[in-house]
Amino acid sequence: MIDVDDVLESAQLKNEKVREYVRYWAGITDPDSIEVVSAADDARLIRECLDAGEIVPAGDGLYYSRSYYKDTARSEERTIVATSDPADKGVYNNWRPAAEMKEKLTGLMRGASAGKTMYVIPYLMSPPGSPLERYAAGVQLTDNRSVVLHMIRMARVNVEHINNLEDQGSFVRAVHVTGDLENLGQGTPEDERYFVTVADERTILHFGSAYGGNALLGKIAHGLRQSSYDGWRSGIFLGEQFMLLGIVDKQTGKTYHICGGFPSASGKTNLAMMLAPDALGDRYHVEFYGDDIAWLWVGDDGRLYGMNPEFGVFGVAKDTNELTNPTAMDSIAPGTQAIFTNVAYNTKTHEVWWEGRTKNPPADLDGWLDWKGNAIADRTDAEADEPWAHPNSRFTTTLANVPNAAPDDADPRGVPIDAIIFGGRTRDREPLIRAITDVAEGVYDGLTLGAEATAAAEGVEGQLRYDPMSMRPFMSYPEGPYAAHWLEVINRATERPIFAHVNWFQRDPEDGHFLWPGYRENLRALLWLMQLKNGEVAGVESPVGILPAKDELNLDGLEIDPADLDTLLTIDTARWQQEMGFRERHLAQFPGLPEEIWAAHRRVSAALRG
Ligand code: OXD
Ligand code: MN
Repeated sequence: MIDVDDVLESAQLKNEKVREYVRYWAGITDPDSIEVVSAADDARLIRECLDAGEIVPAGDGLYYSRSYYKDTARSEERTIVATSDPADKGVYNNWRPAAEMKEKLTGLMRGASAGKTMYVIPYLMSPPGSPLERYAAGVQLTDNRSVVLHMIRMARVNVEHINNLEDQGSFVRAVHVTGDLENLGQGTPEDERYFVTVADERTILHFGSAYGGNALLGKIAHGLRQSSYDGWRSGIFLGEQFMLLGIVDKQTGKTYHICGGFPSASGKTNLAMMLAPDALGDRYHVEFYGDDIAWLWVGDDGRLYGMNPEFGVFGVAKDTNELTNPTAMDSIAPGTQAIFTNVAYNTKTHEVWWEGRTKNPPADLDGWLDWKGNAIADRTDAEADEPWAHPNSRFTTTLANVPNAAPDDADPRGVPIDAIIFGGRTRDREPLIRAITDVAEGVYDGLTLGAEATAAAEGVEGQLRYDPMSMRPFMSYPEGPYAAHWLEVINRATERPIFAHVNWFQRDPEDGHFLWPGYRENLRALLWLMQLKNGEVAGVESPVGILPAKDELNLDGLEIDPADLDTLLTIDTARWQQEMGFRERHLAQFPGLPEEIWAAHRRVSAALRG
């Protein structure tokens, strides 16, 4: 029998409510030992993981881990938001009654950590001293050591974050039990995995995975689902799957901050980490704040503020290279203590590789294993074209490793937000950028955000998979109140951000080439937006927002086909009219959508009819 109090006492864990919580769950999951961890334990835990073969070296100060082959991504069907109020059921939150889920998860977790260590991870999802700190404290319990290493990179981990809480009980209770991964029936009718956020009890219960998105509970479960619920219930803030960047104009000395949502595979991480194009680099410097989550609130001065609650980046490896994202490549260089997951690994040279890392895979196959651990050299002809890395393979590194990290990224006051942008992967219709000055129209634009359907089964030609505010997988309360809360928070600001919709992915309908070069060049669209906000340019009105006039976009040093530029800066009215029909059906799913949102929809529809 473990003496839990003894362990917690010697780890200086003083918060009695946390102790009660650890005692309670240790009684259920029944681990062999308990250990309280802090970031200072990282080097020791790395050594232990290396000794146990849970990670392997991937170069100097770099590590590689492989997850079970059926456990490589978030599972949306198994993810549930539970509360005690059926009125919390929305379209996307997979709502279930709290009592039912707690009983179910308690049953699954009972005795499930036998023979293992339970790690107690006290963490903070904000810089210390943030006005939102009271929503940021949490304690994750996990029976997986590699999860601890990831949590140390992704969140601020230290017992001091929970010892001195004003309200001792105000921490998120985040319980993670890995389960017997080889016998969980993943993807079958007998699937035993459950990833539940009991939002009105600020309790997260995840069973049946060791993969990041399901197992690092500070990130998505707390940082997004719980925080967006807390933001709504408190009336104070928004928790969104947004990147956050800064643009420093060295000539004027002004800094602008832009945040925004992009459905997955729409280039959010690349945008957040971008550098200025060479031709504009003398004047502008882009600073990185965060690539995945922003919490937004209105400060005492009436401005909207934002901060990244995370401490690291859990980035998709695929297609990350020196051209698409050089700062990400620097952030995983030797010595950064980064961890790679499910990429290809060379057992002899300890190198890692993923699709898009270089144009072609390494020519010498000696020592290379694919993400499942199978030798590439032994592949049959039929297997030859299979990817070496899992498409959702990842790198995990701290913000401090990103070379253009903003110097004030841990400022507890956050940064004032000048613009909120939305963007998806859209092959036609969406221009390079359209600015929206009306708040309701901006929120309406976020609610109708989507990306082209990818899976053939889901795909209806020309129709988006809608992903409101890029929060579809993380929505924790109904969409009607969500929209109302957005309007309330943004309208509370006396100095409001401008909204915009961007699209880097428009293609030529004939030969399919991308009309816009993307990556660093995307800064040009954002600079125009800031000029518009400052009244330095006027743009051209369109039914769906203000577009840059051709001579307003700074194209110094960029060669672009004039015909492509024309298409990028015009509206295809017929396609837009078709889109309005899809939007109407999308929005009609959401009961209680504020009248302002419908009014915005009608205004845009009427403008398109001319
Ligand atoms: C995600 C992530 O799944 O950020 O969106 O990991
Ligand atoms: Mn994400």
